[in-house]
Amino acid sequence: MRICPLCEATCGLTLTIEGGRVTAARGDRDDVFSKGFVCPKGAAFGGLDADPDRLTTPLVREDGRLRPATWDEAFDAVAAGLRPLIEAYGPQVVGVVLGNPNAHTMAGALYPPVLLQGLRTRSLFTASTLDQMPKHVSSGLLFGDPFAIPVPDLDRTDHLLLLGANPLESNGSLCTAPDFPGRLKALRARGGTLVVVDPRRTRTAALADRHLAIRPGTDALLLAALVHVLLAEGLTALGHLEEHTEGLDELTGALAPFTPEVVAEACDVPAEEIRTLARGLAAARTAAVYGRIGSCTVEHGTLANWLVDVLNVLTGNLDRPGGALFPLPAAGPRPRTPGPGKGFALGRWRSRVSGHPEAKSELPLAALAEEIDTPGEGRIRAVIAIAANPVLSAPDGHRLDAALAGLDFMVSVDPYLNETSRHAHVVLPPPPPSQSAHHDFSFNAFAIRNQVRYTRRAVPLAAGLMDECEIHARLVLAATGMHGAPPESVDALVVDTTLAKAVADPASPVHGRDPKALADLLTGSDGPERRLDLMLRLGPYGDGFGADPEGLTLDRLLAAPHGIDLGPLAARLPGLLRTRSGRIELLPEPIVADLPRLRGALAARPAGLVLVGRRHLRSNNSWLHNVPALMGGSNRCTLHVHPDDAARLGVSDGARVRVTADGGAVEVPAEVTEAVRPGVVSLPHGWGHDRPGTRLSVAVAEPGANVNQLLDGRRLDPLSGTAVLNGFPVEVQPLP
Ligand SMILES: Nc1nc2c(c(=O)[nH]1)N[C@H]1C(S)=C(S)[C@@H](COP(=O)(O)OP(=O)(O)OC[C@H]3O[C@@H](n4cnc5c(=O)[nH]c(N)nc54)[C@H](O)[C@@H]3O)O[C@H]1N2
Ligand SMILES: Nc1nc2c(c(=O)[nH]1)N[C@H]1C(S)=C(S)[C@@H](COP(=O)(O)OP(=O)(O)OC[C@H]3O[C@@H](n4cnc5c(=O)[nH]c(N)nc54)[C@H](O)[C@@H]3O)O[C@H]1N2
Ligand code: SF4
Ligand SMILES: [Mo]
Repeated sequence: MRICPLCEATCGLTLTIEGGRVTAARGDRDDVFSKGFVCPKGAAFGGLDADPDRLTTPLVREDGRLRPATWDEAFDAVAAGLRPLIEAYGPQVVGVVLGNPNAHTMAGALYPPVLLQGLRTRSLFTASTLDQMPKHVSSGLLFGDPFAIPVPDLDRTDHLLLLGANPLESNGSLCTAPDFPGRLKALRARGGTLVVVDPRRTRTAALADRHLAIRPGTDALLLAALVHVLLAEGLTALGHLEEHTEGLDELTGALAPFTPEVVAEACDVPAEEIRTLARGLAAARTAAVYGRIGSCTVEHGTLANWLVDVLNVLTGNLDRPGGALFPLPAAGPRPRTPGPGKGFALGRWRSRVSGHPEAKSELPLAALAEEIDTPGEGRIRAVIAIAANPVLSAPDGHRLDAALAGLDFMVSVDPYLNETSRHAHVVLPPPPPSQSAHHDFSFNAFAIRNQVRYTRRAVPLAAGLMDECEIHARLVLAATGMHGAPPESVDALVVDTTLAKAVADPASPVHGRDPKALADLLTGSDGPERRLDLMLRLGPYGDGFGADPEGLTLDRLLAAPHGIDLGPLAARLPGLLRTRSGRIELLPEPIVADLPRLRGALAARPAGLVLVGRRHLRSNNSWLHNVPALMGGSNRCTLHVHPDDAARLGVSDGARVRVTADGGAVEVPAEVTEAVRPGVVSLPHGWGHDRPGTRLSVAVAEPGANVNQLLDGRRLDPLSGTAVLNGFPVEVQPLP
């Protein structure tokens, strides 16, 4: 048994293991959450797990070249590379770059926070600023907690308005739901309504009752007009939310300019269609509005994400079954008593070169290159990259590539020698997933059903490999001046600090108890398991170290190999709110300040083509192009062009074209298709495997082109620092 780490759906897999190798993977029918669902990626688990290009030893740079090394040599080199720089220039010169798979590993949840605390660097860059940061910011502002992200109640809702998401290919995001496609079909089958807003006719759009092929980057305008209609036509019904909400009158004034008639042209959605949409939303017995990548990585990402939840509030659907609910994960904190919180602040510090405000203690990943290659005090001289491939995933890979090559020191925790890790002085490879234990610390917080699952490693750790948790723990020690201390000491430190806080907290079930005695009660075979036990026992379903003898512990979870169902999502307001007012703050100040920019967008309508991305079911960002079973077919790096545009440009199907934008140009084959609306072209990301010095023998054979080379890193959603990866202007020319 192993939970699949390849997307946010977290399906349980049953693995067939022969001679220490995974020879087959199928859906675990007894999994309490996924109930047997599996997609082609999960089914290809064995091929990924046994990829011969995976690194099996650490690599250390010597005389300019990477050579295999022992673990001791590798961590010695990390300490020797980082410490002198920190001591000479301070911790800010160490940039920490955290990539997407950290959300899919236990190590990625448990150790980066300790690393950051120990290092005390503010130079933190993560995939969030290429992704969901607008949602964190809008939740921070509305609810006072950037992690309070409501998820659509897929299985019970009567009406789903889905913007800029394509779960039939992505399997869902910030909405963890195994078999998302099946759940959408079930919604339709029970008479519910699905509306999809997407400039492409995606497989998800094809399933919908109504598909609006919006002009890219204008969702915030559309959403503002939907809110406008609800307010103007008296269609709001806050219901149970009324007493917990403030700012409704001010909101009405602020959104007055955004009538359907005014936004229609900018969005390419007729005003009457917008009114119908708003009325449908208001009339539904229950409804949920949900936006994803196409609503985040755009010019007005934070405004769009804010408006998504404003709609959920105004229709009374937030925090009620069938609407948008807040999960209560087993390894998370217990619900707090209602009352005012600390609120959420933005811009507590700024980036050195461009002065970008921090958001959630992060700086824009799009600004990493300039923070390295711009001279001056505080320049980033060293990078710790964990599960990240920003040379392909962030804007302007060429510039970042050159910047990384000029670093004094870089360490990558990565199983592959790829476009980014090839610049490292030390590469620390984690074992394949079959050899790693798994619990979804991140995704359970976005799951459409409360449940908890833990799977131990399915295959013994191969000789010479090191568990990723131990790699992270040793990295923490090497980077923070404690090189050589036992890795368990990192976990022990976290356990001690957590328990010290808990026993001092009057609301904790362990208030007043002896922390040492509590630590002795923890079970688990290693540090990470003890930490999981701790979190479960202090968590909302936990045994509170005996306070609730029936409660959850690691031992109870281990006795349930297919997981434990904790029931459907339930209401969590007002206890969840951490705003200063203790209420939902509908119109926060930073939003007010950004609204004039949205008004400006009404007039800005570029004449030419704009580009959007797309994801393919058998791919995953930049790192699954090396698995033969997943390659080929329609999983290709082609530019989708609508037949009308193709005819105008003189581009024929299969012909090579040159795409040019702010940051550069790429050459790719065109695919003429009605899957994309006129005026819009689409190119997937994660390609461009043609750089030297990698070890990706399958991927280099069909490298594709890096769409992010079209960007120079300057287009950002200003409130969240999120890169604009969708809806930017491009030119397309046929190549002879
Ligand atoms: N144009 C455009 N660009 C995009 C996007 C887009 O839609 N359009 N999407 C953006 C989004 S949403 C995201 S999340 C980012 C993702 O961008 P990144 O965060 O850079 O993630 P990946 O490209 O998935 O690369 C993941 C890295 O982790 C390594 N890895 C895989 N498994 C493990 C593991 O178990 N442990 C460790 N330590 N490493 C592992 C892989 O080898 C790879 O080097 O890309 C963004 N970039
Ligand atoms: N197979 C597969 N699954 C994945 C991934 C993968 O790479 N491959 N990546 C994972 C990651 S890291 C993430 S974050 C999730 C993302 O999960 P999703 O957001 O569901 O995935 P995308 O395919 O990026 O869907 C974004 C959609 O937005 C549309 N779009 C672009 N611009 C706009 C716009 O301005 N307005 C509107 N309304 N729509 C727009 C695009 O056409 C696209 O269909 O997927 C995860 N799952
Ligand atoms: S849907 Fe996601 S989690 Fe489920 S099998 Fe496919 S890749 Fe794995
Ligand atoms: Mo992502």
